Amino acid sequence: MIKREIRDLLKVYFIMGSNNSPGNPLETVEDALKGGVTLFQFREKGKGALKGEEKAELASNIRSLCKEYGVPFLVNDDIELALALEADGVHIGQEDEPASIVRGKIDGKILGVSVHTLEEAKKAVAEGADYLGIGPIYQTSTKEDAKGESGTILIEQIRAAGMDIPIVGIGGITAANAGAVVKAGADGVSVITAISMAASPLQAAKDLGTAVGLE
Ligand code: TZP
Ligand code: MG
Repeated sequence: MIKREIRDLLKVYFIMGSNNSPGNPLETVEDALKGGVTLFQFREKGKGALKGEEKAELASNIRSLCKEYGVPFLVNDDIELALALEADGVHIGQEDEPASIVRGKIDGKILGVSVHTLEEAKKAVAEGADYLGIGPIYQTSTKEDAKGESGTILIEQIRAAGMDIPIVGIGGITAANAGAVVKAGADGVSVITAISMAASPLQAAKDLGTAVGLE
């Protein structure tokens, strides 16, 4: 996948697991897909997260939905599940297997890596990341072990260092602040609650699209 395509995919990047949705997770995801999300990540984590068969079944159903809507499907952390479902890629953090190892396991699939410093960003790029996830940009209560909000400083530092790797911001992002994240140098925004907890995930996805300049 060429870099240009990944930049476009990052514009409205929806991340969700069963515990992020107040209703039926499949309905929430389908509504968001109808609203125009450009990329999806299955992230089954935290309190009450599904495990084993139940997790795999939900992932598989969401994978099918994403296919139906032509939206690439990524899996958080779980490389085995990603391979089993023929996912389009995986997203990993600094606590997971090193990016260089994961790169070798997933060949040409999309590899996203969360980074918190310029050094981590350089290392992730050297190890084969296709895009970087940066955050929490704003305050979030969705990720239990999230670091404090950092604003857009790291995005600006990475761009100032001349790195053109695709970047997506994460953490507390809504249609109201998404524009600032893109202005700082990100290619798009990734959100959980702004879509998953919205009265209308469809409308929330549309509004985020507008905020990041999608047609
Ligand atoms: N990584 C950093 S912040 C975060 C993750 C997974 C949670 C983002 O969730 P929300 O609800 O969009 O703030
Ligand atoms: Mg992780």
